[in-house]
Amino acid sequence: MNLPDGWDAGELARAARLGALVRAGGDRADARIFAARAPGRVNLIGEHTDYSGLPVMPVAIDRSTIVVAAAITTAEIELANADPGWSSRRFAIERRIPPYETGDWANYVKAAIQGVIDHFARRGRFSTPATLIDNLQGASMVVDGRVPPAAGLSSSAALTVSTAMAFMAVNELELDPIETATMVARSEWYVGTRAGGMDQAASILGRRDHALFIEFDPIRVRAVKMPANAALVVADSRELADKSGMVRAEYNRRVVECALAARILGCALKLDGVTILGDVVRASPGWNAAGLVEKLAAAAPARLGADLKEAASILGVSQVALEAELLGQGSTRIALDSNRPLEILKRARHVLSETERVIRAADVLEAGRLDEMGKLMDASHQSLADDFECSTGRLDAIVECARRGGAFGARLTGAGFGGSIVALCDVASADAVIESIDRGYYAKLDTGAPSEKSENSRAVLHAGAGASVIDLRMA
Ligand code: NG1
Repeated sequence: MNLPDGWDAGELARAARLGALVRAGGDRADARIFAARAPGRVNLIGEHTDYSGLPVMPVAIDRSTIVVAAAITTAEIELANADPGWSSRRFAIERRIPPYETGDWANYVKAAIQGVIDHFARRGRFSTPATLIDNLQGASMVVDGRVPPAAGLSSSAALTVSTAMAFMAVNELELDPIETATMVARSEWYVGTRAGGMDQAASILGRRDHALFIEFDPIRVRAVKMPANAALVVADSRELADKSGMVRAEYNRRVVECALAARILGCALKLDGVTILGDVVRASPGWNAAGLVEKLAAAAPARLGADLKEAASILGVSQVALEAELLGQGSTRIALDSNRPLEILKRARHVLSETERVIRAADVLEAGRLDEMGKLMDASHQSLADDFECSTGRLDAIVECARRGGAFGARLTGAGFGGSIVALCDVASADAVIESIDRGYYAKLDTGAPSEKSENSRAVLHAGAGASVIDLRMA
């Protein structure tokens, strides 16, 4: 049988081991068993632009999560993890699945299942949401995640994507890759992060040896061939970017700041219906970042109170209505620290200038101009550090080591506030870049010679295939 790209002998062996665990869980010898494999991603450029509906350029990586699933007779998800550190869970399939406590790993699984239910309740072949729920098969699922968590490599998207695809396979629900990416794009809202759709799109649309220029609303992708002499070194700062606490609050705050900047710009430019910066860009042919930032600076102060009072008066709307629209409702409502002002101008300057860089990066990379691509990545890091304020001393230090080791350019990747950096270098200089990071960063962290720990913290990663699902009996 021809297997989708990404299923090499190692991945198949992992799936087979998980399949044995699923079979051992009950009378399932004859059941069809599906294995869904979804990779993590590293973002080359286009950081904190996705939730403004503006482009990104990630690659799917050759580290994945595999979920193996078989139908069971009860309307439940029986969930186990190959790593005993993550305990088993069981929950009912219902129209609104209540989340576990904040921080529970299984909330990502619930998020994915909820996403499938929401999607097919709206658009599926079932006459009502209740019929859908009645017709959904429960599943026994075993998860094996090999994307390092909290390292900015999207272990969470690898889990939500693989779960959604395994659950759909068990239930014979089909979607094409773009529809799947659109469906899971919002899955992290369930756990309280107002993320954009980059991670899930990269995981699903990934292509071996290619970077992905992804646009949103609607999702579109252009695969950009990685030049043969390009290598990507990814190094973990080992500062945990744990999305369930402070980092989530900082992330969501940025989402609000960008949305506010968009609305103020929309008002200043007399555009209707603007909610994100992407709306402004799309309605302004021939736009440039400097011009839009100037307009914003003329329309409002650089920072505004977190109570949204001044913002509401600039926009000519009620404070209550603005709060409801920007912060949301219910358990996932964003709580803003009211003692800090919202940074409007700086955030918009980053997002708009980053958009210019991403657009250039796609052409520059395609033309194989790695030196220029490196400069764009350096400029991206500077902008993330100065204007978006999501770098850390440790990320800056590791980026500096990569550059000193001969990288064309380096930057933090993912949300920041910890996590990993990505460095673009020539294949021939990847070892020197790694050595420079080992000596200049990990040796200091680990107080000694390069240790096993540092060896596990950095690697040359390759652009790999996107997510897919196979029937294990046929593999
Ligand atoms: P990480 O934290 O690296 O998975 C987050 C968001 C992305 C995007 C980047 C910043 C989640 C799940 N993902 O990525 O959508 O906004 O930050 O570019 O929060």
